[in-house]
Amino acid sequence: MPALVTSSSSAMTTEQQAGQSLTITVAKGSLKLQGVNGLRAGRIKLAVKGKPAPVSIVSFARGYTVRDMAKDYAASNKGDMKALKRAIANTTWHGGLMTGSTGTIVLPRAGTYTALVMANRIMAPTTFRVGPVKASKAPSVDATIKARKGMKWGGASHLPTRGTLKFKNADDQPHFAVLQQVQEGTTMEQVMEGLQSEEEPAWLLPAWAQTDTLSPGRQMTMDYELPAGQYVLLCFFPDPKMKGMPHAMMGMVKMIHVM
Ligand SMILES: [Cu+2]
Repeated sequence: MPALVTSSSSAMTTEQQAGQSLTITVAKGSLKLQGVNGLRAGRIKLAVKGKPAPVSIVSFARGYTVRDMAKDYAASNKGDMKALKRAIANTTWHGGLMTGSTGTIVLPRAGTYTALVMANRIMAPTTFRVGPVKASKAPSVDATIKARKGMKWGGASHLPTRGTLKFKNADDQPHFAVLQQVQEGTTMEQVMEGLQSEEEPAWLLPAWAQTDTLSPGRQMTMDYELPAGQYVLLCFFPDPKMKGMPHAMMGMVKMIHVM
């Protein structure tokens, strides 16, 4: 293959050939989606901008709507575990990012998807359609972390200070990945103790990065840059079998070193 000519007009073409992209801007009470016209399923570059929020890309089982999800989510926050089970059974999470992040998500097939913010309630649901799958290359990754069967973390325990992280969910429950910096030498016992405590743990440091939720079998990538040091990898997705207890409190915790 001859090298692509690098004039400004062909740079655009190179970008388009490199893959499809979707930019989501978080505004007050709404999400603005750029790039949905002509968007097709497959690997999509995602950038989230605007006000700070976690943006999720989801799809729903037939007959289940975003209104149902919002209702079930609100009920589950009040302890209704049937509602949480129903939301999990009818929602597929395809990943997503916090504002200020870039990465890739994979939309498996043509159809309707919804971008939304899961905070104390479901906010700004915005539906978009994608066409049939367009083949595109997965980005090269610097490290992979994996949610393994039984709410366990697998994959890398050392990450470079910057790069592209692949997150794969090989478990049968939805998970998201939080990388939280902790003081050097923090033990697993201290982390577990801190998670149970109401007070802010002494080992907590300010740096962190997080992906959005992935349903079983799904994967995504996140570009990140973090200061070197010790981190804990955590998931706070609630477990309906444990009265909504976050997975981290059930032991979904792993020490990671960024170096
Ligand atoms: Cu989890």
